[in-house]
Amino acid sequence: SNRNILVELEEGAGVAVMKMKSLPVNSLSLDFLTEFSISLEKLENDRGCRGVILTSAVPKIFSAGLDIKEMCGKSVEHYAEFWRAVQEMWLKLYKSNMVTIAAINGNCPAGGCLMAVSCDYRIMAENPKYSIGLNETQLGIVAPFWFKDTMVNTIGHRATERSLQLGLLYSTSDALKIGIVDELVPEEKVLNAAAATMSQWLAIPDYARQISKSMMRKPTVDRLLTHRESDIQNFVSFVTRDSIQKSLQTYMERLKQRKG
Ligand code: CO8
Repeated sequence: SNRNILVELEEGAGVAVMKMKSLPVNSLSLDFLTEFSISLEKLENDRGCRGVILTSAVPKIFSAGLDIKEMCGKSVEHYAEFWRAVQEMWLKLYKSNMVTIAAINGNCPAGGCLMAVSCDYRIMAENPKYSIGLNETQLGIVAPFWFKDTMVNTIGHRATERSLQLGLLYSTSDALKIGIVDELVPEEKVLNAAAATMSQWLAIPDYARQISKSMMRKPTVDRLLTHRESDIQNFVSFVTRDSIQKSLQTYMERLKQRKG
């Protein structure tokens, strides 16, 4: 199925654009995550594809992060299946052999930010209404160790510590300053800027670049692979707590009230 993610492969350049299109906010549901992993896997196995630009087809929103509905009032089995799919998405993206560039054309909280920082390079639309960050603690939940690791690998220990404890959502200019994103460009130039950066990265011989990428990322990937089952158990026992269910429900209600 290709309902949530549009993939356009430009054969000549060897570059695919993955456009997330799941209304209203590109939240990462089990369906979405499954489709995402399959789409990325297909590109990974396609010798004609060397780079992927990840972006959104939903105006103003890159991704709202994990679908909170998948974490509320569901069975233990469902939570486990959902969490495995979140892990799988991250593993596929973080250890991809392709050059991955996030073209962040909208809001990018929590799981959306995880996707972005899992890419090799980030370009964000300069817009005072957009923010990016791991805001989990603001929902009363905790980003797991591999979200933390990915963030540390991007902005360093101290910035991650502050960012995680406070659940900070950074404005685009603060995000650039702290290094969550690498570049800000006017909204209408995000995709062109991503394509330009892509061709710079693709000028490097694949094999040497891939080994270098793997050298940097493998320890982080292996850490989750080693603790994958216990990470699922942790998520399930955390998310099934009454206090966490309450926090998530309250947060969803606040989102709905904010509307209009
Ligand atoms: N999941 C499910 N539904 C969502 C989500 C979400 N993450 N975000 C928004 N929605 C829903 C809203 O409830 C609303 O639904 P409805 O139309 O039925 O009222 C609809 O989408 C539209 O939302 P908004 O009206 O808020 O749209 P805006 O364009 O005004 O704002 C935003 C878009 C900025 C994306 C805003 O919706 C927002 O801030 N969303 C919440 C983002 C967020 O905090 N996500 C965190 C998810 S948690 C996560 O990703 C990682 C958790 C890892 C740890 C787990 C351990 C337990």
